[in-house]
Amino acid sequence: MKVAVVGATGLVGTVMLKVLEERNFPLTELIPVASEKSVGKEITFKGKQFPIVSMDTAISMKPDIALFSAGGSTSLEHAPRFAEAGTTVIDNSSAWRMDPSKKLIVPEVNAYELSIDDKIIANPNCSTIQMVVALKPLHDAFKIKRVVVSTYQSVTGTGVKAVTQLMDERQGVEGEKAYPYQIDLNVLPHIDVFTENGYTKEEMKMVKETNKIMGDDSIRVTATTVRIPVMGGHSESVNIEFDSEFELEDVRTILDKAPGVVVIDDVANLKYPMPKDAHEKDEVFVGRIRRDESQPKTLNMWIVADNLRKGAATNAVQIAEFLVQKELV
Ligand code: 11C
Repeated sequence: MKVAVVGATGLVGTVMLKVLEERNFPLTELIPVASEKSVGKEITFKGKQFPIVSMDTAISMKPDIALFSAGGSTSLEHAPRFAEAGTTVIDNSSAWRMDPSKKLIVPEVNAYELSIDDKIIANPNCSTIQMVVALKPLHDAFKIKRVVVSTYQSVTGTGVKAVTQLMDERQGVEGEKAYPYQIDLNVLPHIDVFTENGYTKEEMKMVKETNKIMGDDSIRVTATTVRIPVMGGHSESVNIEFDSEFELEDVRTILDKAPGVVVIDDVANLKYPMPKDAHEKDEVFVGRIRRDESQPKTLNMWIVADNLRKGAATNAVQIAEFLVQKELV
């Protein structure tokens, strides 16, 4: 497989390279692509040096797969050009996610939707991915009616500038700001821009993307997304109302067996998922599993994952792995 990584020097692009390397992706040629100012520089992959090339050069090299993490406008402009050259694009931006002609894929949930004709495949938003990995097996068992989610999101979701802001503030250094307010020792109930209905774009992504990935518009979702001064991953408090009655033991067993899920739920020994432990891991961690005692057929749980891994790079690489395994590329 000839694989291009578009946005290879960015936060997610760097993790994509790491994940491709770690998972020993069957790659015969790596084509790192970045902005003009990086062209000609080299990146190291599996101990070898690869020159960073421009978008046009990469397209002319006709990669089998292009993993894109270079922002929505770059993707809108260039993903179709790769697709026309016969490349299958897996795009981490929000550009194509809600396009009805494009699939929005979390392999554990809906990889079966993919066909050889899908030339631009959308990778969902990080906070949505980790939630649906845990929701899908429960939906299959008890049918979800409604989800109320509040997130606690890492600054890495915003990018390098936000990580620098947090570190600068921590050291008392004046620097560039990614957020309208201080993030260290603070919490911002605001991720991405506000939309007309008073929710943020991030909140609306969680609603719409969940319905699309789960293939079920009857699931009602409401979200409050919050930025916290944390690095290792996103956390989510999720309240789920089911159609059917459930036993807590069955919920635990189902989640234990669910692909991509690790249950850490032993409060007697103070064991629960935390972003510092999820950091650099590919799984989705679930804990604090308990009945909502205020309402029948309703569950509370806590979901944590590394937003740059399962929330972005790992999910994209897993889509690529599925395409290779099923000979869809
Ligand atoms: C954040 N979820 O944590 C965002 C980052 O649509 O892929 C990813 C944005 C996206 O700020």
